[in-house]
Amino acid sequence: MEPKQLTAADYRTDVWNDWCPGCGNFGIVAAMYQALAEMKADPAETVVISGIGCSGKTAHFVNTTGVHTLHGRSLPFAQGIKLSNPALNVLINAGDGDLLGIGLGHFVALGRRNVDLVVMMHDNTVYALTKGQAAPTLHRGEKPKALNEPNIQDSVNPIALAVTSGYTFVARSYSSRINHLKETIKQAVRHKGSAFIDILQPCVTFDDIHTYDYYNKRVYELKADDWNPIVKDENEIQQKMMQAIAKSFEVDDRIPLGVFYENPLTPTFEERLSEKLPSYLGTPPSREKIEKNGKTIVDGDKFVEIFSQFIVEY
Ligand SMILES: Cc1ncc(C[n+]2csc(CCOP(=O)(O)OP(=O)(O)O)c2C)c(N)n1
Ligand code: SF4
Ligand SMILES: [Mg+2]
Repeated sequence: MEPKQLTAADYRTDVWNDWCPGCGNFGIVAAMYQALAEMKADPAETVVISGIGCSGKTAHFVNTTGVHTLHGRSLPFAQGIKLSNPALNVLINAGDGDLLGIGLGHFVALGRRNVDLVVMMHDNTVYALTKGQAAPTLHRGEKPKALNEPNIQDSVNPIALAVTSGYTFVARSYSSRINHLKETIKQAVRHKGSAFIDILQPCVTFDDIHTYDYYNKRVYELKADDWNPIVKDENEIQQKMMQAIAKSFEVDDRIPLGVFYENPLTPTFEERLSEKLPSYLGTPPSREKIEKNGKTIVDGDKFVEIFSQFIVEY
């Protein structure tokens, strides 16, 4: 019998949602529900992983497997889960503080590996859960209402950082353009490799600068007739990266939405691992037999080989 086709509403849980009325996060989960329904995502094979923050609550609201992890540590959890079972579809929802503040080292390391994951950054320019302090995406000179003084630090450019870290799909969308965000999520899931979506997400309670009005006046969508972000040949990688970085500095009065960079040619971490361990994709750790006749038969060498690829980093 054909499995029942799930609707967007089926991906919504009954967990009580305490986001503030009007929060941009509602647009993000709405786009996720629609994208998952259109992709016919199997909830048992889809994992939503979130960090700590208002954004971190997302895993509770999506009716798939999920883990609400630690502040700054969503990416190590996600990589461990994906590499243990590469058949899973792994999505990460985390804040701009989570990914670009405390978790910045993990953010860069993921790009260098190109593990096949989708990272959705809730870009609200503040540490919303802890009441509005400056996040790394807040520009110098800006003073959202919880700050006593304007921010004296420069902001991180998430698109430029993702491109130069090695992410092979880098896009920006906006929580209020649900259709655009839904299509971007589907593209990111289909992409093989580390995908990053910078999602502009108004925090209506603590950010009185980057409001819906602010973004609605500035955003525009990149169109295929004059914008081509896709790498078709390895010789083009550098030029397409430079093009994406230049476009990402177009802020303030005009904010482009869309795919900035897409490179399907760089091998994923899973492919790199399977070159060293030919049995990896056929029997990844989650599919290994672990006991026979009451005795442990774990292939310790295989686990050591996989996880030693990370240990050299830290
Ligand atoms: C290790 C650790 N450090 C600090 C905190 C406190 N803390 C909780 S959420 C948060 C910031 C949240 O900001 P962001 O990641 O941007 O998420 P948002 O709430 O804006 O979605 C901080 C500093 C924590 N929970 N754990
Ligand atoms: S504090 Fe901001 S980000 Fe958090 S739920 Fe409220 S509006 Fe949303
Ligand atoms: Mg934030």
